[in-house]
Amino acid sequence: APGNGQDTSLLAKPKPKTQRPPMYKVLLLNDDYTPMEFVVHILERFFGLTHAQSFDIMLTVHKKGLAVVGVFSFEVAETKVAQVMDFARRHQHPLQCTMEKE
Ligand code: TYC
Repeated sequence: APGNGQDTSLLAKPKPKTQRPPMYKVLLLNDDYTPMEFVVHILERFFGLTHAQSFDIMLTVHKKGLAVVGVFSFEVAETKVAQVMDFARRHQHPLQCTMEKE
C-alpha cells in the first residue's frame, strides 16, 4: 500500500498450490457383543495388518470406544467400510465401522 512502508511486492512470489485429494479415516467402534477374535480376524483380513497389530487395535477400540484403523482415499475407505459391515452382518455381529474426512 502507498506510504505504509510495507511493500512486499519484490519478495512475494505466487505459490502454486498443488491440490491433494482429501483422505478418510476408517474408524472401528466398540460394542458389548462382537467377539474379540472376530474383530482381530476382520483387521487381518480387510486391512492387511499382522495379528499383533490387529490385536493392539482391537484392544484400543475395546478400551477407548473407537480407534482409527487406517487412512485411505475416499474410494478405498468406502470399500473397506462396506466389506467390514457386510462381513459383520453376515456373521450376525453388531460391529460398526465408519469413515470420516481427515
Ligand atoms: N467389546 C467387545 C467384547 O468385549 C470386543 C470388541 C472390540 C468389539 C472391538 C468391537 O470394535 C470392537 N467382546
